[in-house]
Amino acid sequence: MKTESILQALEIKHPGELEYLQAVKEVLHSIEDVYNQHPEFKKAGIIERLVEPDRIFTFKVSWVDDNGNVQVNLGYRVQFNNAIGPYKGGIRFHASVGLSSLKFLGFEQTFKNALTTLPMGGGKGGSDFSPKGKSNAEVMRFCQAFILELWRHIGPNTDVPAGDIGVGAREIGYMFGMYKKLALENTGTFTGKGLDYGGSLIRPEATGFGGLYFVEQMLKAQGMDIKGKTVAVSGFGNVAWGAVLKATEMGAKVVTISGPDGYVYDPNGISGEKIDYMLDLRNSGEDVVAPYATKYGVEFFPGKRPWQQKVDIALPCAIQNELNEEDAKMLIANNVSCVAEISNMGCTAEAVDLFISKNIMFGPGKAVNAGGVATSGLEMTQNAMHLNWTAEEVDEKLKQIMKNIHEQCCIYGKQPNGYINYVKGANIAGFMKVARAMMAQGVV
Ligand code: 2IT
Repeated sequence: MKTESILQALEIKHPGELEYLQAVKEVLHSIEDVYNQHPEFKKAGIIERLVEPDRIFTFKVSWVDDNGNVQVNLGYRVQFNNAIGPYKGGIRFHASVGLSSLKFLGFEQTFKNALTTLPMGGGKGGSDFSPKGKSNAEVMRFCQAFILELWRHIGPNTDVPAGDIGVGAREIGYMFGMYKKLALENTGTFTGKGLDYGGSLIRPEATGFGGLYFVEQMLKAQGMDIKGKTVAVSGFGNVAWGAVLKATEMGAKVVTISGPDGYVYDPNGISGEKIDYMLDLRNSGEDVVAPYATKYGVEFFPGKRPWQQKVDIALPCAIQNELNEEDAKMLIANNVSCVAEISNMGCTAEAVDLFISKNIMFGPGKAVNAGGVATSGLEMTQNAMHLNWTAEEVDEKLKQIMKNIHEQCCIYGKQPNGYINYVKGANIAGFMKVARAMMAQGVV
């Protein structure tokens, strides 16, 4: 019961940081038994130290827009935990970014990175800057102003940022360019770089691909196959794109993608050039999916989420808490077999509890979407070696890593009735690795 009191203390200390408290609560609930079996963890204050980030940088980002007006945004980097390696995690540019979301993301990243088997600690950063409707020059000026502050806190062996929502290859390029100018070194420091200057093949696809490799393992564990299954995907950005590509390649039929404006339902499946068109949609910078419906003559559901469609597999690929209890009820009523979060904490706690209580296959983001950061780890390795691997080499390593994460989840998550509780499995496996590393390094 010790974890309950830790949670209560956190609620008092950080009132209103709802996403952060939600993420912590889920992990503490999962690890309760294991924690109580290890009195040495309690003595070393492992949980108390693990739930607070090592440090947080908050800074002002001033820049000038195309009309000559001064704009001011807030920038952040949360260095959460570096017990097993340098801080590692993405940068998010989205209007919703604040301390609660970045602390939840940094906390999740710490366990996710532990699961990848690679030596990476957890971190996350970002800004409330919204790229929507901004010109290329504005995005560049913003990225440069952001790095003018952040550069002194990051480095190849201290903290290695990458992309996330609103941050793709273009933004990484602009940030990396400014970073190099200030730091006078060229050792990587960012992942998700372009192929011409140290990026890794497969990194753009990796989160989606890894997600589908994980789903394949989940289905296999139940003697099922993804071939012929219908899939609902939310989002239409980099993660959704990789997921649609791999699901289609595996013989599944993806029938939805979505944006802040609503979702499209394509009963014939999103395949071939329609998948390429997702990239055009994203590059338009408008943050809408409705044009897909117009272009391909399919139905568009304004303001709605794709979870109301009858599908075998649901893959949230957009943002946290994008699938709630109501959505979960609809999916269950429609006989969904498997739900896997490719977004971070895509489902609300109530939705997750419902799936698990009904013994529905449910994969949590920190396991399912770990392929993205794992491939970032592979990019770091290639940078350190001053070598590039082929797409096949990277993809093979990614597959192996996802298989390994699945195995870890099964070891810690298999219930007496045979149901695999992936939430519990992923949380315990990630926690044990970080906790052991913290124990070995003393109270710091
Ligand atoms: O949420 C995530 O794992 C990411 N945005 C990727 C982080 C990374 O360092 O590649």
